[in-house]
Amino acid sequence: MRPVGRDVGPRTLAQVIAASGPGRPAAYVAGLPTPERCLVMGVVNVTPDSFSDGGRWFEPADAVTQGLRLAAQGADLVDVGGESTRPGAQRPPVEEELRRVLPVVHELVAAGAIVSIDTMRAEVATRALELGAAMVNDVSGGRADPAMLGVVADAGVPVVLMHWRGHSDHMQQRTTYDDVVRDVRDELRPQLDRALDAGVAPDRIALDPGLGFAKTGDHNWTLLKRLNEIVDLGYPVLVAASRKAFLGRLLTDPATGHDRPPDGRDAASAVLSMVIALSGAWCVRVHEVPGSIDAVRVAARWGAEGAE
Ligand code: PMM
Repeated sequence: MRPVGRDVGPRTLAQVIAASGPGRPAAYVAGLPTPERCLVMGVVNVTPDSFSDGGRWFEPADAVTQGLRLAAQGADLVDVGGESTRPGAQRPPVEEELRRVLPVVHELVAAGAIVSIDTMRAEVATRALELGAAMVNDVSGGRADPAMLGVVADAGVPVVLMHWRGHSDHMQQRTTYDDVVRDVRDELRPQLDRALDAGVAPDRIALDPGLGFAKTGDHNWTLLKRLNEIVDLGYPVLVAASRKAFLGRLLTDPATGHDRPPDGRDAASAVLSMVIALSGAWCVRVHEVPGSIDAVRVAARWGAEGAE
């Protein structure tokens, strides 16, 4: 397996600014790889009920195989999660979440992958970090568990703070916005302040507009079109559009009227990875890695000198 990200060393802020441009991240996260392109995070959902992969990686051995495949395909980070956050989902008990993710984190770290733990629970984050996870991806942005931001600060690891209005069983009742981009920005700021107050270093924070979380399809499209306004907050931005329902709706089968199923949404997801990278995002979170790696490489070339 390719040693993920080991070929690129950390860069100074001046180098980052000098190298930034369309298709290149507007900001980087300290302690993680800094290639001159948008990063690609591969997803491993160790769940029986995630919408995107329908429980394919629920057995730990299958999840490990999938994580290794994504890393070998060039994923800069592998995101391991044990709680489905699809609209309406019920939360598993913490013991069950631990049982799902810990063996997978352990094996992937041992194989040299850079692992992110996708959890809203401080205890799960703590145990995954002890096993060598390099980052915490908290879709609640530190709001679901009051202990989370302290855990991240103490460990000195990077964290993704996603825009969040409540757990999945009721979030789709909270989709009212005046201006979705402005409101998401305004609601991310206090989440950010709480992280900084808890002692998380500013260069270890990434923000995420949270596509599909208390958002309609139209909200997702607006956030994507105006992603530069989220990037303008000055923090690295991660976007997870891959396989989400708004793509299934867009790609409705004209003959049957049925939404395209999740495993038929990868080409559209990769196209969006290019658009997201061109908006200056730091990272795309995707289920199918090779298409998005190509997309972000095209985006980086698009923004490079000599491409005018
Ligand atoms: N979406 C899902 C899970 N984890 N993490 C971040 N940071 N942002 C997201 O939008 C996000 C996430 C849900 O979808 P999945 O089935 O693709 O995991």
